[in-house]
Amino acid sequence: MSKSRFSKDQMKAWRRDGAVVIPDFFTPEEVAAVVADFEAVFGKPEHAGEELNKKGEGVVGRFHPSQFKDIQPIPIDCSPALNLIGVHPALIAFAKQALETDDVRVYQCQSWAKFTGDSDYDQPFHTDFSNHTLTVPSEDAAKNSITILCYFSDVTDAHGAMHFVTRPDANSVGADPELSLSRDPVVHAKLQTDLVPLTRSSASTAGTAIPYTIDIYHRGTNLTAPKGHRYALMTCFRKAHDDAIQFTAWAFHHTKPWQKIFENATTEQLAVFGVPRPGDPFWTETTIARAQMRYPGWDLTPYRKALAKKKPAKRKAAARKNARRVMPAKRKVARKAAKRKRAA
Ligand SMILES: O=C(O)CCC(=O)C(=O)O
Repeated sequence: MSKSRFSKDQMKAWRRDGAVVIPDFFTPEEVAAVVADFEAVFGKPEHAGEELNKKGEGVVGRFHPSQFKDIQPIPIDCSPALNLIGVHPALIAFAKQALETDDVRVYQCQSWAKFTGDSDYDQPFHTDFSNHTLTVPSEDAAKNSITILCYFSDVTDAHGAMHFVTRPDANSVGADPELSLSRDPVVHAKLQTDLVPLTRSSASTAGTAIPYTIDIYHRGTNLTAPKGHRYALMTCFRKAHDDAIQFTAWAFHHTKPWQKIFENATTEQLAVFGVPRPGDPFWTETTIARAQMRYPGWDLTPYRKALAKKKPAKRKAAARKNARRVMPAKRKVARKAAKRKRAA
């Protein structure tokens, strides 16, 4: 078995603090392949310039659409490296342990390039629950979801390292997650002032993973390094069957190059997108044939093998049931033809 990419202590830290920085999560080879895709998709960082500072005096930061300009959710028209890094088996393993389940779904996965001067990337401290659920975060971290921010370039504080406040630290100043919804400027200003002294930086090297969760105060920070860039990916997991957590409805984006994912993912990686695993009753000879038509390059061997292993009697019964369900019109025509033949 391959060595775990995170330790028990790092998992404990995530549970206690709500965020943890895990350097060297990805190998240098994985990082290099993903960087090549970032450069192909977003262009080499040559256009990056000098720091842009649009903040008023004493303001921590504000949200601005230009901060989100270079976000591309998967699938992306590039190699499998960037398309599949957000469902790396080690990320799935972390999410399963963190959420105390053996079945998770990926519900957001987006690459995000930032370049010095393209925006003032400084944001206010905020929590993410408001666009991941229609309700509020549970006090039990395993009942929420997990976001994992992954760095594919070296990220210092001058390269826009994400800043965060641990859950115990936020609790110590009464910064409950729902305060980030307040529109009251006094409440907002006090929240920022309370959190600034408790800030921790996620600055780290390329290949770092930073799992955090939806009740944790954090903020994007500005890129101040001349000609600097930051290549990152955000991937979010929820428990399978947890309807409370949402972001991307994958099939809504059906015109994107899904073959990049289907032709290169393992069955377990596909399962986190909601594709039934081999052996699932969903897979019949008909559904396998239909799936093959939709994705001609997808190797469905594991699904075929699992179907072949099913007891012949069970398979026959399933095939009969399936035929009744999917081809009633065809059967009706055949019955009528037989009747006509008998009558003739
Ligand atoms: O990019 C980052 O470092 C964090 C961004 C963030 O927190 C957000 O946009 O909600």
